[in-house]
Amino acid sequence: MKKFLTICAALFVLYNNVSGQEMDEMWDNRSNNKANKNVQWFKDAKFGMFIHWGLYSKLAGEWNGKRYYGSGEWIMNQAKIPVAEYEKVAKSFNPIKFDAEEWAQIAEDAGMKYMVVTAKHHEGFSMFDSKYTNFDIVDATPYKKDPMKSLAKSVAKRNIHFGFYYSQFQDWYEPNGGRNTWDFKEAEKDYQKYYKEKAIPQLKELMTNYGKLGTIWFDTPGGLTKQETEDFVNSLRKYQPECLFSSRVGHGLGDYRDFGDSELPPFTINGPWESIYTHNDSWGYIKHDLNFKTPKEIIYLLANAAARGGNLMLNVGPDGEGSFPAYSIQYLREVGNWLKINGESIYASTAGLLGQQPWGVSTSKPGKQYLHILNRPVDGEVLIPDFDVTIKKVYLLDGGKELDFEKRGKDIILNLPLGEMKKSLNEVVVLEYSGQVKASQTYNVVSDNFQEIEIPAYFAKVKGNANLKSLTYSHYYGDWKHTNCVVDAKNSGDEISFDIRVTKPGTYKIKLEYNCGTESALQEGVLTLNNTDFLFRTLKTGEFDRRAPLPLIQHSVATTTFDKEGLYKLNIRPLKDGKELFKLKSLIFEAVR
Ligand code: H79
Repeated sequence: MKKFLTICAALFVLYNNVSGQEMDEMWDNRSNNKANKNVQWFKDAKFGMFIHWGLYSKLAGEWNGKRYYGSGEWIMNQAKIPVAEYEKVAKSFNPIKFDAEEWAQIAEDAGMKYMVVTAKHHEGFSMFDSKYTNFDIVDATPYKKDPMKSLAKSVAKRNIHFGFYYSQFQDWYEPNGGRNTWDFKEAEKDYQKYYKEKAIPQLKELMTNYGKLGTIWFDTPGGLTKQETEDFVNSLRKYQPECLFSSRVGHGLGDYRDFGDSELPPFTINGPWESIYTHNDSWGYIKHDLNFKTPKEIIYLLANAAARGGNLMLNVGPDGEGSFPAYSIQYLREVGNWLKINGESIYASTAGLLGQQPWGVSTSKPGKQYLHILNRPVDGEVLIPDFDVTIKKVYLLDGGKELDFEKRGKDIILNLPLGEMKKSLNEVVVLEYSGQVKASQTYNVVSDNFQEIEIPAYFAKVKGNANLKSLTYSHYYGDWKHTNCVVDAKNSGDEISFDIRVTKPGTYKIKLEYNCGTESALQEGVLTLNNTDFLFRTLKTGEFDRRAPLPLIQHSVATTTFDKEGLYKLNIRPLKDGKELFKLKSLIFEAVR
């Protein structure tokens, strides 16, 4: 046991010392070495539809008169419903409103280029016709039809890639499946038997009975060694050599990378990857979950994923009758309308060359940068720093209006015609240029053209014990959130520093946004900038707890005037040796007018 703990601690330290960029490189190396040559469609697709649909959709977040919050597809686990009870739900599962054409049409209208639907989630119920179980939609429900047959056809007809989510290890219905410990004893489980008798045969059915598949989306690996996972993957490849597998097949295998649920990496990754989010809080339908992301929020996620080189697969949870939530239909179509005009800046684009700017992010195509103006500058002036190329043309993607621009040194300055611009969810400016783009900027721009500029801690340089960490926590059951913070700055030699570029002389208020539990509270720290030491004492926010929202404070610690434009270094460190100062989420500059 002691040895095990030592190994865990070592792995933990190892993990923590890997910076964002290093993680990025690790993944790039892996994907470049073994790149699946069929992955190009996936890299170009950018926007996909995820669908969680199963018996849990019928329960809709309620069991025995009690409401559950969080991930609806986990209700069997959350309420510890015995198999004997849960399987009765199938008797009344009759999705008569299911219309494959309608689902596929919504995906097409939304501008989605692929669709992944749950063939079997952890609950163990097969939403397709399977010879290897009677616990499937054809054998166990009054519906008696296989909805995946028509869905596969309707989707393929629209040139959208079709794929299945398949929970290859967790299966709470089967004595030998993963993770049902309320009906079955862990010690008596034979995972190999489960793989052999259910998972593998069912995957063969999925890969042979539904036409060409774009991907199999595996989730929560378990029960297999790396070698066994390789054998598992290879045994499936023969059914459809071009079909991609998600990284959650386990052990670093798979053809593209998924991050955590609802996690967007803060850095650019060149290998194929995807972020998955759900439209509301739950993946599976919950009647009382009406917290839908707005069209604007979805477009921001999409633009940010594309700007870092990845895809967004957005989930919708149809109900037990087979209908999409009304807000999902409406909001997805609005996103689709935006994409009809601005899709050129998203589809088949690659990561932006400009990094994160106060005004937003960029995506690339040869000779073009697409500037996604997510925050409008107050006076319309957009700075493209250190972009030393020859500009041929600058115009709004919507309507084509040409914009004035000016070259100042290595920078380019654009002027947005704010008065004449439509109210859009995300204006895209196209920059056509010639010439080679040199190494990118290493600083964060601070400008009074924005009321506030937030610089995520990801952009900090760290020294000593300080390191970047993705904090994972949940609001509801299984509803993961991720926030990158610089943690472990605990000695006066540890440093968190930011390189900033101030574009004009001016005065700013500086705030630190952080989490600070009881242990860390009331310690002295110092922020050094502009030849001045700004002392502060940390304020208590409440503890970081994986099962609760992350408590944060925006603590104003300094006001400073920059007499000159130019590059500045900002350092933060504890004054004395001791405990972690705080978990720093971001540095905020507020322009003082
Ligand atoms: O299908 C969706 C989720 O159901 C699935 N992945 C996305 C795409 C998923 N499976 N497992 N997880 C996500 C991790 C969930 C872990 C938790 Fe829990 C479930 C946290 C709280 C409830 C396990 C059980 C840990 C604590 C209790």
